Amino acid sequence: MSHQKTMTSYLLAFIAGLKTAGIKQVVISPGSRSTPLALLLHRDTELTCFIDVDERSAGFFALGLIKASKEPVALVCTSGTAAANYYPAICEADATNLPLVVLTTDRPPELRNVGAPQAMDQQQLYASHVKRFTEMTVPEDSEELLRYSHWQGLTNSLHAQQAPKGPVHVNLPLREPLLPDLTLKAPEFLNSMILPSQRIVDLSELMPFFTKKGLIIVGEQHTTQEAKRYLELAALLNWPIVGDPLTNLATCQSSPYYLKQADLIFSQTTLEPEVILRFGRLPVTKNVLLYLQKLTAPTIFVEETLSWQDQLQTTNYFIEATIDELLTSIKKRTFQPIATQWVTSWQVQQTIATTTLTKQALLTEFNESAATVALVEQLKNSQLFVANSNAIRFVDRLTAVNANNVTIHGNRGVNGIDGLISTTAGIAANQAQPTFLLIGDLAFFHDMNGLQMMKHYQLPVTIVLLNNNGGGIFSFLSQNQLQPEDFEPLFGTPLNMDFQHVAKLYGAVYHQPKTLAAFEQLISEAQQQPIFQIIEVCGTQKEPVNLWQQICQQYQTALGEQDG
Ligand SMILES: Cc1ncc(C[n+]2csc(CCOP(=O)(O)OP(=O)(O)O)c2C)c(N)n1
Repeated sequence: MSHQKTMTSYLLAFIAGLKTAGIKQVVISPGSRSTPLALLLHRDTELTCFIDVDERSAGFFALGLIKASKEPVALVCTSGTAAANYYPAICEADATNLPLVVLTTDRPPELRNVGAPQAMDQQQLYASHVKRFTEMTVPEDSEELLRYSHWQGLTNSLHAQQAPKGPVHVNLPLREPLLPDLTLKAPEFLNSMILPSQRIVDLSELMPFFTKKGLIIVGEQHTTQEAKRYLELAALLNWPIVGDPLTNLATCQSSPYYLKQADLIFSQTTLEPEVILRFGRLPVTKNVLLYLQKLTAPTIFVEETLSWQDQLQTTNYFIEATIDELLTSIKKRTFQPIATQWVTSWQVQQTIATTTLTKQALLTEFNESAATVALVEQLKNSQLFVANSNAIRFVDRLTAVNANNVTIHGNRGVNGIDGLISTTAGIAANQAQPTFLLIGDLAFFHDMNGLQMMKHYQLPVTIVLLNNNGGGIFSFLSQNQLQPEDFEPLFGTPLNMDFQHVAKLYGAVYHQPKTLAAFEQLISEAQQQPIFQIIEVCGTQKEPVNLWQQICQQYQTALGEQDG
């Protein structure tokens, strides 16, 4: 696609996002860098544009529009001091909670700090006086980038309107030539996107979706009580439901609707929903992400506040509600859920996946994967913290449902391997339940200082240390194709550490079991009589990869036999 077309589509997607979020009026201050944005806004028959050559005045004029209309308003200007002239009006909007969407245009990165004309640092220009600053990418030709652009226009404008209301700043770097293609229209696939609804859910428009073949995807951490509400929703709709260990869907109760072995199932399934109902960020389960990326079915996203997190940027309908509010609203309505056949087809795959795992011989030997399965199986009235990165994935992929009053925790906000021992210590200090931590050796090493908290406060935490001498996760990723001389120092990163000494240093009891039975015995004792201890499970970085490949292969074969 030509530069002109790419830039135009990208900006049209952005404008479509602004409009969906309720922008109807724009104040434009003319300039060169802002040319394509200004022209496209000016030509848009659904928008009212005002032109004001003085940016300082334009800013205050926009405040007047907001005050009178009670609606958000966008400002557009060129690069340089033009943007600085908005400052007083932005300060006023900030202090008086007015939803102002400030769109400054800018030189692309290669023209910054090289003496190019009318270029200055526009990053975080309005500092703490805006609720959010977003630096856009330079326009690119791809569907992902169009979705991104649309998403930024939409979510920034919504953010300005969310309580407490206030100004937001979006900086758009644009390359020359700057004239847009005025014959183009907003990309087709964006037209049906997003219908932000009001807080009290009016489901009348969306109700027909709830009678179709649906799939529920839940992410983020939930208590077992909350998790039960999601399972209740699945039962009400007769839909399968997916969620990773942190959602606690697998530990709150058993449910025929829950697909515990989602990573296996979604690696192969050909079943396709007619609608997707999503809550929270995506689960850790890689194959769920890959599967969703390929689907075209409409997505309804439900979130308590307007700032929802859709990594796929495919939300079509948005419901601002808690799970309880949604359940109550649906229950009030009479509707015919989809026939059981839909969920049964998924249950067949879940059964095949479970059987594949139970038949896997390597899970009866002693290794990191088998220890993970045995640990989760034995938990009762306990809490488990699962570390990044393999630990949470092993629990997600390999373990079965355990509804014996178990709560699973993790730090998946930014997926760090830091502070995980300290977080577990905090959990143990506040909840008098046997506490377990499943962690790799690098993450363990990263936060050994946290062991002092366990020692000092005599916290009876059992740490199951999966020691594969370095970063095992990288053997699952594309880095595993590197030559050993690159892989080993950069990703394998062996520590060659004798953890027995670490246990001694922090006064923890230390075990290094040699058999699965011995490991199980230790876990069983820890359940009965919790103590501060480290149970080291010695493994290799390749073993979990081989095992997972075997399981995937066997699952595929078993599916084939079922079909045949
Ligand atoms: C603070 C921080 N540094 C680096 C990373 C990148 N990283 C992710 S997983 C990982 C390796 C973790 O190794 P280990 O804790 O031994 O677990 P394993 O992968 O073997 O399961 C690294 C370095 C990160 N997520 N967080």
